Amino acid sequence: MKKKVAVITGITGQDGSYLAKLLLSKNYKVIGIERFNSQNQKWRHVFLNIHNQIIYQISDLNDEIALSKIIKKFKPNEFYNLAAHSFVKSSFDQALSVIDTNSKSVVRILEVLKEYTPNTKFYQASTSEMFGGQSFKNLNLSSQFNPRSPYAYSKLLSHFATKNYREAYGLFACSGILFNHESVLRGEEFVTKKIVKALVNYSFSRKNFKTVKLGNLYSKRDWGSAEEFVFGMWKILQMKKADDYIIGTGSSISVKEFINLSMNYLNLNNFQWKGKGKNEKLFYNGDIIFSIDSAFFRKTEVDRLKCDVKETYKKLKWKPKIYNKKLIQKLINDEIALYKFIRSN
Ligand code: NAP
Ligand code: F7E
Repeated sequence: MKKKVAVITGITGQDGSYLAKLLLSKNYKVIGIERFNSQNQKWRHVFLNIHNQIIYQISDLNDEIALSKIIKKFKPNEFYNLAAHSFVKSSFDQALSVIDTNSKSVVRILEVLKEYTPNTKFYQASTSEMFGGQSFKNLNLSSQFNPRSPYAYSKLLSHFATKNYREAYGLFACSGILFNHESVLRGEEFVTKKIVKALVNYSFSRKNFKTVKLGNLYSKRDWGSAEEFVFGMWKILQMKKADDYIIGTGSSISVKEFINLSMNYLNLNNFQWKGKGKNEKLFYNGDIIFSIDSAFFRKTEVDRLKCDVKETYKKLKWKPKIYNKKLIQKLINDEIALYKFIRSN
């Protein structure tokens, strides 16, 4: 049987790597679009041992000629648009380039697909950040959007562009509104990776340990597992009808609760939080493990995100199972494996 062809933008990122692994296991031909970079950005693919199976294509997302050539050459069955400036904090300092990457490029891709391969199924990586700060509601497809950062409003434009290409031109174009999903392959600037990496390093060697500075300990997130969530992306494109979907775990904990659970799992017991506000610190065995630095606070924070999972479960007949303690255990075990992998290579 002829292999299905999938194009993935953002192939070098966390989700691009796990999605490529999933699709390769399903016997897809995987075309990974990466931007030109003089550094080798494929460490995630090497770690997953998939680097020799992906067909890499270099294209800037601003370059519709290069994109068109790739689309015409490979005529993909499925196109997953995962490339984005994805770090909320730094989006405040680069609003215009964030809009170029996260909004205009999406319209560019949709135009190219409409012109050359209108039967290609399209997945857009939408985000729970689009809901912004509605502190006490669980969020579903009927919830109001209230973007609180350039990242969030840039993603809102591409979310609606995807819907419009579906309705106006009949493209099989879908958005997955995904809540935070984490892994050992997360960028080091994101909070779960920062915490887990620091604690694993601390557990293995305390010699060169330096206190890690964090921002707001009290924001809550619906954290799931990236490895599990990419299955949801694929499932969305296997549905009979194109539509938008929302994927989260339905559980939400604060950054501080995430730290406490991580300390417990690593048997770093009898730790103590002392101080308040910007003076709050985590002490363990005479060491200050975490302290607060206002440089890590957001100009406008999203206080709480929690997904109402009923819709996803009903429509996709699937829901993620890894969250809270189970997620933290996975993140720590995988971080220990990465720690050992790096030292043995
Ligand atoms: P990630 O690890 O930060 O990966 C982002 C990818 O986009 C990388 O491959 C990066 O390439 C690429 N990229 C960034 N700027 C680009 C540009 N100007 N031109 C071309 N490529 C560019 O993000 P992720 O966590 O895998 O997330 C994947 C997608 O899901 C993103 O669109 C993100 O916004 C969205 N999302 C993520 C979450 C989450 O919790 N992870 C939740 C909801 C939505 P380089 O390697 O070259 O930098
Ligand atoms: O922050 C707080 C921070 O940067 C989570 C992206 O994948 O998910 C991600 O966006 C929370 C925030 O992720 C630090 O203020 C405290 O409240 O890990 P984060 P994010 O902003 O939620 C969404 C769904 C996406 O779509 C995005 O692409 O943690 N926090 N102290 C901190 N955050 C960071 N980064 N660093 C700290 O030191």
